Amino acid sequence: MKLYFLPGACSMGIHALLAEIGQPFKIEKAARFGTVEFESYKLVNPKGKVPSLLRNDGSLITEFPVIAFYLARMYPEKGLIPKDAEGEIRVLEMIEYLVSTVHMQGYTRVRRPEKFAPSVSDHVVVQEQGLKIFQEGLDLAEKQINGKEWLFDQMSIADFALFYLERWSIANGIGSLGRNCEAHYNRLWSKIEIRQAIESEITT
Ligand SMILES: N[C@@H](CCC(=O)N[C@@H](CS)C(=O)NCC(=O)O)C(=O)O
Repeated sequence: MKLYFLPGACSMGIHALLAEIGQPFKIEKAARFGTVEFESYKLVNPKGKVPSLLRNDGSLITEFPVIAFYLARMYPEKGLIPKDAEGEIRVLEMIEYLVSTVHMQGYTRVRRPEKFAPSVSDHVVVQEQGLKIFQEGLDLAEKQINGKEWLFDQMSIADFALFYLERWSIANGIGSLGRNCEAHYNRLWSKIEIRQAIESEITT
């Protein structure tokens, strides 16, 4: 398996998940939009986005929730998604919300307001809207953890989506984490395999 990533991007959630699973995998730095290398990366993933996961059979899968679900299914012994249908639905519901709403609608508005409004004069309003969506997501996660270690009764793929959002909040000073989310982030960050994987993104 090979993960295409960009340092500090949402792909770090899948990178951390692969590190937690502990099976062999490779990583390759993708290219950002606007660089010369970007056209080559689009031959790998025509959407030009990360994360992308090249599977052992040579096929590529994209979209964070789908890659996370695939990995949970591939390694059922890690228990990263509940076996019962209701439990599985709730984990997928959370991961979808974190990626599609909190990241794509919230965080992206704060960091890339020009994607939502061409006029610079609208950017502050767009960023305010984004911050509200982002913070609402962090607050919802805070309530859901509610003294537990994880979002659900045991660690699941949803925790790895929350992990990258928490890291963005800390690293970029966007929004604020409550005590539960802070402890949740530290719980994952204190795992040596995860920390090493994320830190290696800078030097790869
Ligand atoms: N819907 C995609 C979103 C992925 C996405 O937006 N990735 C960003 C990084 S966080 C990206 O590839 N940005 C590079 C670019 O836009 O050039 C998913 O769930 O994987």
